[in-house]
Amino acid sequence: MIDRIPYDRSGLRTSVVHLGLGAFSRAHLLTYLDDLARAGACEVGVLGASLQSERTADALVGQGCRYTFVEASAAGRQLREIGVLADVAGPARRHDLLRALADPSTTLVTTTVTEKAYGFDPVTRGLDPDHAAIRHDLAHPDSMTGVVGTLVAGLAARRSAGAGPVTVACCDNVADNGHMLAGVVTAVADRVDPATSAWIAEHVAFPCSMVDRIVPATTDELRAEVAAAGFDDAWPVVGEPYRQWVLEDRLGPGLPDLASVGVQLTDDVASWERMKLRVLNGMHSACAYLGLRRGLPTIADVVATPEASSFLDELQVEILSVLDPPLGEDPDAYAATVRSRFSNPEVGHRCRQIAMDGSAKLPQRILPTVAAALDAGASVRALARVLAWWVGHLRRTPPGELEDPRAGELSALVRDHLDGTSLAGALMALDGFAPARLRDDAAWLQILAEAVDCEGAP
Ligand code: CS2
Repeated sequence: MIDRIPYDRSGLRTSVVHLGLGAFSRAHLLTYLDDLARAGACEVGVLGASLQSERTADALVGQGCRYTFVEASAAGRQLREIGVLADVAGPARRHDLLRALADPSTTLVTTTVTEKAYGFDPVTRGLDPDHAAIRHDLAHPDSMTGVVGTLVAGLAARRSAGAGPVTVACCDNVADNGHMLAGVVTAVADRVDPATSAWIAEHVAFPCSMVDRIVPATTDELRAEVAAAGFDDAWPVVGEPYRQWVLEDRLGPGLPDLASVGVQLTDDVASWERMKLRVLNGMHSACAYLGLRRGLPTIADVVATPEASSFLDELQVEILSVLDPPLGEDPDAYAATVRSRFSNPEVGHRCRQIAMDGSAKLPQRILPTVAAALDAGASVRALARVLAWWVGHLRRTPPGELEDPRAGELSALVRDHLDGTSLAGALMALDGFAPARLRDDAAWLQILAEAVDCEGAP
């Protein structure tokens, strides 16, 4: 049984433009907006954009942009049709995307394009001018195609159209994501179009946000499940029941009433982001690299093992010992919920998927805790083991098959540094990876070297 769209889609008006229409946004952001539409709101239509491939646009436009969200828990699977997606623009429809960004009825722009797409340096937090998309966009200001360049071009068009203020919310797993996005957008605008940069400073709100829902990639089994329920859906999505969206209460005008469907508006997103990135995402990456080492396919398989369970106990203590949680939140209870979410057998989140892009994820998830723990004189042994399992993954994966924006560099690094001491030093010295604090802390380098020698074998 599918819970069909109960509202009249022709009455929806588009006020949201979303960049990066992957599985996560379809199971997270769009379900909040769909709740609003089900409650009678009209201005919650979404133009989704895929910046890199036509695949999602082809699949969704071909089925009227309706799709199924499968909410999966041990108690069962509930299928719900989502109707707020009005249109999907792939790279070939860049002009439609820019037109939507410049449209006064667009009040909210959201992004989920993954950590690696923004072109910021996680150590300095400034623009990385060597990032491929940034380099391309700076060299071709009239045809910018990366996420940052597209935002700059869209905001320039908005300025020319006199379309007024807008909110641009980064929804990726990056600490202080609103400031990061404001920083890179402004840096690119400064170089290609200073007048737009000044306009952005006055008219664009870049709130920080923390988003959370465990959403694996769509598989053919999921398509078959949804087809069996009566909808030949090329692009369904599955996720856990849990979801959370904490949004900084620093928004432009005209937004849908997100608070009425459970979005938490607050002044203090930073502590939520920190807790989620360090506890959930940190433990997720840990389980993924441990799972790949033990040949286990999914996170639920990993957390069912006694080894993972006792490792996570240890890691949890290290993470929580230096965590400054949101006011009134119990970090132990939060971690317990996270771990029970990981054990959901119905989600099928593959270790391989989470293991991708380690060079962009670990600086958000693991290294800040290491730096804080070293400052506090607390233990970092379990944290070092996560990095060692990542090294094992880098060593096992044949060059050319590693899914990471710095794949070539990382494959060469593990090839050239065989012993733990040399590898630990080289890893911490990688540009734009670890905080400077970790580069020359002899005690830390020693702990990491030992972990790599014990646990980092291919
Ligand atoms: C995961 C996240 O793929 C990954 O690296 O850790 O996508 C995780 O599932 C989400 O952040 C949960 O909100």
